[in-house]
Amino acid sequence: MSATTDHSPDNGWTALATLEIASGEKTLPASRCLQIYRLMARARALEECMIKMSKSGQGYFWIGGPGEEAFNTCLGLLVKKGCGPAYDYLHLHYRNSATLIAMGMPLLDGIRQMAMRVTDPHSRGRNFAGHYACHPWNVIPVTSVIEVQYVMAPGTALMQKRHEGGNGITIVVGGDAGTAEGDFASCMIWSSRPGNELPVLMIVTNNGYGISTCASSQHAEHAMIERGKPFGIPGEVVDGNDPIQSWHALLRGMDYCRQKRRPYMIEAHVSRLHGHSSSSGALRIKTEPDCLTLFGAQLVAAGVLDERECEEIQNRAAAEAAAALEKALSEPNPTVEDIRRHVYAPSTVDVVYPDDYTGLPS
Ligand SMILES: Cc1ncc(C[n+]2csc(CCOP(=O)(O)OP(=O)(O)O)c2C)c(N)n1
Repeated sequence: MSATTDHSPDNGWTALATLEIASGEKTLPASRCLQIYRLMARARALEECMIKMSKSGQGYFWIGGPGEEAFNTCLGLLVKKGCGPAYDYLHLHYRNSATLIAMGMPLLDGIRQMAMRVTDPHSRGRNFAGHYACHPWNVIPVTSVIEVQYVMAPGTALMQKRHEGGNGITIVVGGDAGTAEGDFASCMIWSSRPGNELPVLMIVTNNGYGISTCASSQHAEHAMIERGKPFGIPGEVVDGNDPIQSWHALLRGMDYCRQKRRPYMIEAHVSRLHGHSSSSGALRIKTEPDCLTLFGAQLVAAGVLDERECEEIQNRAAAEAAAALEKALSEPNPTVEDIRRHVYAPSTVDVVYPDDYTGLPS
């Protein structure tokens, strides 16, 4: 049908502009679905490029989010992006590339980190892949130590609650296994203190595993969100492979936190399409649902795209990642002098090192 191929104003594109794509009782405009699909394809291309880098020696350890693109892309598009307490704070984990891409991060910046180039804006070539940090977008540095983000989140939320004006919220994301850490309980306790409730959206991306340990062998609770009940934290479980359902669940959770200034929980069931990390080989797991394939098929069935267009979108994303890799590899590595650079923020109250803390006492 022409809606898929001809995007000029007076034909199929007009039809596309009014078309709604449904999942259950929820819908999203076709134009929004196309945007989500393109971003998901770019996020997948970034991860696949980084996996190749981990195998070829162009990068080393890889960990990331193939299988979480549907949910994480929606999260990135829905975030109230900006700097400071009036905007959303993001305490992410290491599978959130699609969130950053949806917020506007170029693929190049993800590859720069994987290639450990000094041009990596997130860690200047110091950290693992997917360990993003972006001050202008309130993205708190991702840590490899799992779940500590849950105990940090109430800090930014407390500051937001005290902040006059604005409806910024704090969003924290972690895996299912990590919820066994005390940090998860600390987040629930701090976010639900009577009279001092905090606008924290607690997200658990449940891929069913903690490295090689199966969640069903560790968790007696029916769903992670049940843990919120004694604290009065409402929540919902969503199919994180379904972008339309994910979009609406995120919208409900964000609206609740924004308006009521109280916590909310979302448990998103997602896939882990390349195992835990490069440490377990990062081989493609073919038995788990692939959100990119599923959403592509849904858009084809709805007449938004045809198969050739789906392929073109993916090829274009792969070419973008390949060009970014070539560029990143041409950029300099950090030097020995860079080791201590940016370790501490400049401080007007630090009389010993008032500027950037670039050296230890001799
Ligand atoms: C405090 C801490 N304990 C253990 C580890 C080792 N570790 C790294 S990832 C991981 C599994 C995390 O599983 P989950 O929270 O479900 O997230 P997923 O990786 O599956 O997304 C573990 C145990 C760690 N990084 N930090």
